[in-house]
Amino acid sequence: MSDCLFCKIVDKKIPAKTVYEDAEVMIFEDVQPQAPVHWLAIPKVHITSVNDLEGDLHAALLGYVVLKIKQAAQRAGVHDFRLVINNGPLSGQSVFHLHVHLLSGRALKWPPG
Ligand code: DGP
Repeated sequence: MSDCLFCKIVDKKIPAKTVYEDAEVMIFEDVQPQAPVHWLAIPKVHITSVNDLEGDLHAALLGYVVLKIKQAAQRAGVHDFRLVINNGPLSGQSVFHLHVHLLSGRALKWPPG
């Protein structure tokens, strides 16, 4: 999508500090980190939110995104982390391209705000 921030990161029109990338997935550092380690993992294909997931291909893709997060975290020596997906404006979603936050490097409170 031409007006999507994260699609522009995928297309290298906006720079990002990339942690991992392959044909399906990109993982990069969040520009407004809420923890010492704060990454965003996205499917390269534009999916707006969890509400827009449908079918076996999306199910497999989201599982693949989580697997790649785990592998990247292990490579970085990050073992305890929280994964967050905000879905919709009231949840805190501000970029409408499905993304999984990885937060780590400090004790994280529960429940989140
Ligand atoms: P959310 O609020 O769940 O939609 O998370 C969006 C995140 O995206 C937020 O933590 C800040 C981050 N972000 C916004 N703009 C940029 C950007 O241009 N580059 C990077 N790397 N992250 C961004």
